[in-house]
Amino acid sequence: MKFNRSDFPDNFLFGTATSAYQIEGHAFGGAGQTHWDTFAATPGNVVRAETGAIACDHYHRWQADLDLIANAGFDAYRFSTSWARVMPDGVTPNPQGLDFYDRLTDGMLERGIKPCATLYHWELPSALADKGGWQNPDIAKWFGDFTHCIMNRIGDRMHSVAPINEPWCVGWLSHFEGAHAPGLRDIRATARAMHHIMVAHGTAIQTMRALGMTNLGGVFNLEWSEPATNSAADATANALSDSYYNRFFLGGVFKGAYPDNIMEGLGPHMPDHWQDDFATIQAPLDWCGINYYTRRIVRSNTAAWPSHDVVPNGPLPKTQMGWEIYPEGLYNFLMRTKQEYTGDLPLFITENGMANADVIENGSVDDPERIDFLNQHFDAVRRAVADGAPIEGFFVWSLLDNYEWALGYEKRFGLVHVDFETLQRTPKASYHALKSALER
Ligand code: IFM
Repeated sequence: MKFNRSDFPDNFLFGTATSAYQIEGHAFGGAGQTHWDTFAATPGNVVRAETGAIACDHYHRWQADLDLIANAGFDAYRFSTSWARVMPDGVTPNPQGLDFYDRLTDGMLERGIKPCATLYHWELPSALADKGGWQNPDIAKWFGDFTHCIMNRIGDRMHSVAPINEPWCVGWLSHFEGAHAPGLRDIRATARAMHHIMVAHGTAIQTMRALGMTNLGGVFNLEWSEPATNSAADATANALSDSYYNRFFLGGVFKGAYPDNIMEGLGPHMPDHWQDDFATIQAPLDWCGINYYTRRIVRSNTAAWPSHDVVPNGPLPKTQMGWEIYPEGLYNFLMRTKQEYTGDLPLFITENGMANADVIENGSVDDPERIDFLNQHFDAVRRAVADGAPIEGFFVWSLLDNYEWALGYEKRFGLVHVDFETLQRTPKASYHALKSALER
């Protein structure tokens, strides 16, 4: 790598991240059915109808996986707790699930790894999906109960916790674009889900505060938006894209308001009395996490709200996902988030990384593309630190190749290669490069 620890502030946290459904193996340990299982079982939704039933079998291999994290020299591990494992029907605790996260937590601490939990990374129990899932206003209470159940067991040992990974994906991508479970394309469902996610986020924060927990944050996925041309129409379209992707959730949590331009479309479909919920949504946070991968280019298309198209195939080099590599967007977001939303609140890059078509050759995996990608993004972070952004850590997505949702197992984001036939782990060149960079 082109950096080492001393290029970052003292106590900067270097970590790596995964999520429950993407690695654990939901066929094991009494986990309940999730809306991802049924979404995947519906033809056309997921490549080869693949699910997280086995995934990386982390449920059985967690000790070796934690060894990989410790051996690379990471300070922290951002993992998630599956609602459907902890409460298979969404409400009744599963002792095996609680025991699993208890063991995992102690395993991290024994290895000197700081446990950084995310409560929800998308595996909604089917029983709750049956009741309308994120569209149902009761979900904030259900989520509060889940939060209490899992954090009452492991919260005493968490370094940090965030409630919901990537509210945009849970809300817009899943209810407006239909690309993720539950696969809806419905504006009323979208408006309700986006707001209820925010209320559930705040309810979880309040629940954890009541348990005496500290170091609580929010994790937002942001995609830098640029207009296709200098026209006024593209500028308007771009502002709307920026609002529903980036500003809606940051605005709710840090300003107690949603952007006006997005409410022109969502407003008529919002739940009753939504304006009264901001006291909960704005429950104070200790840090803000940004997941950043790419940018989008937007052009006006007034045929239907939200009046734009995302231009396919931008001119920059791309990852295996087809996403343009644009580290400047990360720099821009870090500065803008500080200036417009969070002030002196610590910022973390809670996800960044790339998918690459990695192959094993003679027992090793050469991935110079990922090393280059990470160098560019760590450099953007260093520049933002130099320009005054209070950034305190960076979590590389992901430790392992894993289940990339609707794209199945094809897209490889891992620092460690996983053979999905044998489940054998092979650290890639990027893993070894980070290990050298993180040496003390
Ligand atoms: O794999 C996902 C993860 O679940 C959420 N953030 C983006 C990653 C890459 O698409």
